[in-house]
Amino acid sequence: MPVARPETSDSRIIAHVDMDCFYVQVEQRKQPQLRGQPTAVVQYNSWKGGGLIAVGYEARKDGVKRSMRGDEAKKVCPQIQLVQVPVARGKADLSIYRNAGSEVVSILARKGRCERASIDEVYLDLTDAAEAMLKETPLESLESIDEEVLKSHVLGLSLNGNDDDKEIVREWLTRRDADHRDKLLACGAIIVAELRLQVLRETEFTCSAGVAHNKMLAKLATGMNKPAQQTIVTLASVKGLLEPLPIKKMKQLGGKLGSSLQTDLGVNTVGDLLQFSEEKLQHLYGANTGTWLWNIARGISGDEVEGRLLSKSHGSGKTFPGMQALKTLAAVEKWLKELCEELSERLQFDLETNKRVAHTLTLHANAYKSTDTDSHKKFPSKSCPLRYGAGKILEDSVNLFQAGLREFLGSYTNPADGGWGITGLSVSASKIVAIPSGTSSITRYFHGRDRFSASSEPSDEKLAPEVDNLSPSSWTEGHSASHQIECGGEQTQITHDTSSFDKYETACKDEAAEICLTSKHHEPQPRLSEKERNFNDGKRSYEQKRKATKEKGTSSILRFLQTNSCSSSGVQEALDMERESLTKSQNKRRANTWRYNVDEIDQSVVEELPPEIQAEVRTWLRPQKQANTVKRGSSIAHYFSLNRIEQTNLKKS
Ligand code: TTP
Ligand code: CA
Ligand code: CA
Repeated sequence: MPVARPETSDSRIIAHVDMDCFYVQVEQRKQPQLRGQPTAVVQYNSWKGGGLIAVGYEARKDGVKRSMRGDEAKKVCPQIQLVQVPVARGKADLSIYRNAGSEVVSILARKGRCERASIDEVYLDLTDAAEAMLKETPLESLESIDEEVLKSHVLGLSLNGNDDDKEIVREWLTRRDADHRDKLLACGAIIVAELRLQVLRETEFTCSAGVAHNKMLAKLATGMNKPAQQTIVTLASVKGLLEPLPIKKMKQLGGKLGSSLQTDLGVNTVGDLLQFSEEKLQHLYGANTGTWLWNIARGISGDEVEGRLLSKSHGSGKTFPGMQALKTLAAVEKWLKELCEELSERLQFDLETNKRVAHTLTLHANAYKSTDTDSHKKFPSKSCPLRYGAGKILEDSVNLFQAGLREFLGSYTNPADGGWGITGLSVSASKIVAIPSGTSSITRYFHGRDRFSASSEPSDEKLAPEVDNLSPSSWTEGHSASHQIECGGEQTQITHDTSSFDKYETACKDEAAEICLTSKHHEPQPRLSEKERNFNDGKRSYEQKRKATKEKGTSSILRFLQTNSCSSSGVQEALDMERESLTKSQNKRRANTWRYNVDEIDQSVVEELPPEIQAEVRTWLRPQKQANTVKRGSSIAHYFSLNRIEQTNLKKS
């Protein structure tokens, strides 16, 4: 759901930078003989020449489009050079592109707060740099201005498309009587041009940029003049820029909200939205969305540039179009193994290199039923707490898949009977948080973490949502758009999640494993009680497991989710302990407030749980039902109802 944030200041200087035909440029740098030639990057399957995922500008001139397959592109442009995406584990390996993106980010981050927004895009907050520049050098006294700055497209200026334009831009840049905000934009234009040149010098890549007073406007501007150009959104140009824009082109309006505006209000362009008052929009779409709509129609957006050079999530996925659809659990498991291994490697690398841990694992799939007339039903995405180690990630992913499949098929169908097909599969890790800085080693972090989580109340609060995720309801349906599988007939999914600085991914793999071992052997074991250690013993009997479950009471579900398989990684143990400690204090605080209403708990969630946990949940439910002391809004009931509300809202929006 969009969030209406008031503009903090209308004199911020925000840039959005997007690489030109990015994968093509990466391949052209690798094979310089391709430079200047019409080039496209294709998926690795050879059906009809493979699907195009990136098209160079020379090829675009000849009419080649991303929607084409290789064979079609050759017809349109016989001299086209088709380069295949690198392959690993039977699927596309995007690491060279991610690493190339990281090179660029490290250059762009030199002048201000930088947010890596996708594999080839960043936002920059250049307000401080622009103000400092303006203070130091009044623009009217600038003697030489770089060509790259003069080539800027300044929206609202009447340019003629010839060399005179540079003079017009020079005049605009150096106007003595300009509004202070336009002067800052001029400084932004100079800084961004410098950064783009620096990127070119150091990486050989060209990029395009938008410079404006907020993220929304900067992003809109980037694509207006490509490749290798920059566009400046002056305050006076905002209205003219937004008014004719098709409403569906706006970020967050490509889906149901945009469709509702079109069909229910007859709003087809952003300009059409201007006729509605804020109150009217609030009345129709709720206070927050209403205000957000009113704001964006006027170019107002307070979204901050997040200081984040690393990805928010990691994902690994693949599509299986047409005949390749997966039709048995064994086939799904085989592919999940590949995906989970890749995800696990990236997580280990992120942990070791960036000292970050992920907390949530999500599985997405695209599916069909062979007998189905109701083709609208989607395979529900499922999430659970993330446990480190490829084996555990696989085990949890398989469970999530099975839970999703049961729901997708409905209770009367046995998945083993077939009659279904999977055309896309992905696993992703999110809720990635940094281990506190100043911690010199992972092992030390986990030692320190114990103290940190047990004694620090504010930190505990901060991590509460993660702890909530350890509840059974965390086996929920999720709808993270950024992870949706694109199954447009491609064999390999190309996700748009960005990656960490995983430049030396393969090289560091062994090192990361080494760290795990170290961590395992030096972990402060005494902190675990005998009983707790039993939980980490993969060989213990079912009886032991059941007994421990009973003894631990309500926390056993959390425990089950963390430890129902052999703990193979020291890092995992440390994470388990961390969660355990947080959970304990969380549970303590909740002890007196947990009430459940069986009506509020989605039975399908309970049914998805392993039998011993189901039994436990049912014991919680029974006394409450008898006593009839239901308290609405209490924590566990809240989880379940919240999920339902969220799902309903998502369906609505
Ligand atoms: P884009 O930035 O959308 O496109 P681009 O960089 O190729 O071209 P442009 O100059 O117009 O920005 O995507 C960045 C890279 O992401 C692109 O080079 C290939 C990859 N990608 C996919 O793999 N699948 C997709 O559907 C899209 C849109 C991009
Ligand atoms: Ca791009
Ligand atoms: Ca892009």
